[in-house]
Amino acid sequence: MKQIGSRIRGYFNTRFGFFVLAIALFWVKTYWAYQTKFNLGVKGSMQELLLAINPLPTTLLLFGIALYMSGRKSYVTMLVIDALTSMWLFANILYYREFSDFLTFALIKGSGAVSNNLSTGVLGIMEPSDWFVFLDVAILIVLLATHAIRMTIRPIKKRFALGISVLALCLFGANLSMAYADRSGLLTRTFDNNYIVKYLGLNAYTVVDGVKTAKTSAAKANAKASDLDSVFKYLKQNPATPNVEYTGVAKGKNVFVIHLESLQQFMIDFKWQGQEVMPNLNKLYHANDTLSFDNFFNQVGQGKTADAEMMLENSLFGIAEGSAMVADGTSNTFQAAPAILGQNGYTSAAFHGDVPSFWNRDNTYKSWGYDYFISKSYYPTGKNYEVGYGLKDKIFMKYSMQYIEQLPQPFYAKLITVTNHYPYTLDKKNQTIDKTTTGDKTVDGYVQTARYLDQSIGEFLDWLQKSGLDKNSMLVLYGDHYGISGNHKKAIAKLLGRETFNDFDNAQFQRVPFMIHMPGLKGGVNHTYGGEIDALPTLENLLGIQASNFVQFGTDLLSTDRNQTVAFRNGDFVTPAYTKVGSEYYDTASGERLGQLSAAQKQAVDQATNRVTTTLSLSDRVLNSDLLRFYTPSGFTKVDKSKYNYNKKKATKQLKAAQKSGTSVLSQNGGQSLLDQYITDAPELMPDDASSTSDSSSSAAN
Ligand code: GP9
Ligand code: MN
Repeated sequence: MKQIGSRIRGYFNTRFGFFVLAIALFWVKTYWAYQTKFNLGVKGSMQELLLAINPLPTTLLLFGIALYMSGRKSYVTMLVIDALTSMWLFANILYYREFSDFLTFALIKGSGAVSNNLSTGVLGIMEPSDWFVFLDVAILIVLLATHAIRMTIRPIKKRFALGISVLALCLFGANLSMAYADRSGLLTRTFDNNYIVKYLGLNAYTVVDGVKTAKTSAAKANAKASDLDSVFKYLKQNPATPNVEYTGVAKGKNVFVIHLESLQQFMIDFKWQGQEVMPNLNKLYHANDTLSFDNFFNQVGQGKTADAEMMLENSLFGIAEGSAMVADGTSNTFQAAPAILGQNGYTSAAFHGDVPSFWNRDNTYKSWGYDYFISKSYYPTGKNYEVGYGLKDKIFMKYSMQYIEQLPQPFYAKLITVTNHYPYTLDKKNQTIDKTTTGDKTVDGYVQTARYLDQSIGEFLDWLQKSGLDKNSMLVLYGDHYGISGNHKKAIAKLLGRETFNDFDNAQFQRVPFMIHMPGLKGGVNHTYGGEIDALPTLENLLGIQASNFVQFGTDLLSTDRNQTVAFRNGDFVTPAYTKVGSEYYDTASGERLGQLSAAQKQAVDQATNRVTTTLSLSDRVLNSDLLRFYTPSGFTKVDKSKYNYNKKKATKQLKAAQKSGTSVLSQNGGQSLLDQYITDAPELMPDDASSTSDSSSSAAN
């Protein structure tokens, strides 16, 4: 026994032995922190495995630096690296506790939001066990100080040190490819910091974030105010007169923006087995006081939902790669809808039944001036309450109203639904229509989740009536992007009862619903060609807000002199006359491919191409160079991000205090909640359901 003990000690007395011990301790500690200090949403054995192994490659690489040094220096370097990475872990634990997200360089460098929000409560949020992250460093120091382990001064061969670094890189490569097998687009689409930590580890996340920040800040550092000149010139040369008939008709009304996840226009009036799939939305679509648009296109790129949000609330395109909310949301200056309306007397709130870090909403919404961001922790939890990307829509809509009724009026509220999201899975109890029978698994569940989404909207509309909110609110509903991608052409053709479905058809298939509903609004189905970039200018005109001095790339959809070229993020376009897909042109009305273009046709498509590339590149310049920091429109006050805090406790307190204004639905109802009048048939909320149902839902999000 003694012999074994001294053998082990002998091993640790070598430098490599000490290196192995330091790594093992750091590895165990990191894994402990992952499990107890963060909420990374690990699902399935692959993700479990990746979480367990991901600390190893970067720790080997970092600690391995010390092996290139000799003697005491090597030990000290190892300890310093260990201490620094532990401090970084410690800082993230504290930040995470408050914000459910990881620290970014943009945050540390920029906004002051971290220090402002954290310094007020660091001591309050610290837990004694947080200090365990320094335990391994302490153990190593004690072992060395008491000579339980002796330092070996003998140098290690450089070749050996190099071998360790190469091994670390190979392991990282393996880790990365396993991560991509589980979640493609992890680093390019950059959904969520939690994902990067879950798949690649905290240190790799830090490097990824650092590279991203370095890339974006270089463009920003070189930018100057005069870079905006070409933007203003373009906007001036391409005006559209807002429709005066509609100017200010919704002034002072509450605004509900309902984000209909993955909902496409073809679902409007769509029937399956003789039934309307979406009776509630169809009714709304055809109502006399609804302005509906049947040539409204999604214009998103890789950022999908995030791009839609960027366009809807800023009239700026998403960037060419990744998501602007992630790349620029924390650091850039914006003049977004919540801030614009906030400065016109509105209270603003965004609602989303998932973690706040997804698409960097937690930071971006501060830059956009959202007073409240109601996310996952604000909602009740229960068996089968979630599917895929978060809380099921019926439960989400109902419990959002608990906060809606507390908002001082007028308010601007954006509700982001999630259930109708790829891969369109829904448990039996919530299915009220059969799957379609194209034979394509990813397509056939779409009608079921779309039906579910529609019902959740129906329940919400009923409650609006009961609460009286329907009378003084304007409802804006939009589908954010396609639900069925062009990779499913055969299934789509079957669904639409057609023989074929080609690239031209797919471009036309990018139409999404856009409806504006308000009692007394002069409605009807409008055929203008437009897209998500045009939503904000349209709403501004209805709300009586002068938009001409804002930097916005869309135009009022109701304007009679607007250019109807709809730009897609990849440079393709649709106009009422022509459609461009890649290098091919089509006649939009007939779908006929145009081989040899006539001179007039060539001129028209060249003009449209030019317009599309100019508008995209100017919008990119605004975001990539953070140009809005150089320009504050007259009458607009720059948003102070540090003023916002989405901590649930603080928000609850703030809402309570806001009741004094007496303008919320709750206070107008004598402080009596109207939530019990919200009728939903969500089976999860039925008293007898608690113990039953096994949810067949699979997780798409994680
Ligand atoms: C995530 C949800 C989905 O929070 O909004 O994003 P998507 O995958 O549609 O871009
Ligand atoms: Mn989406």
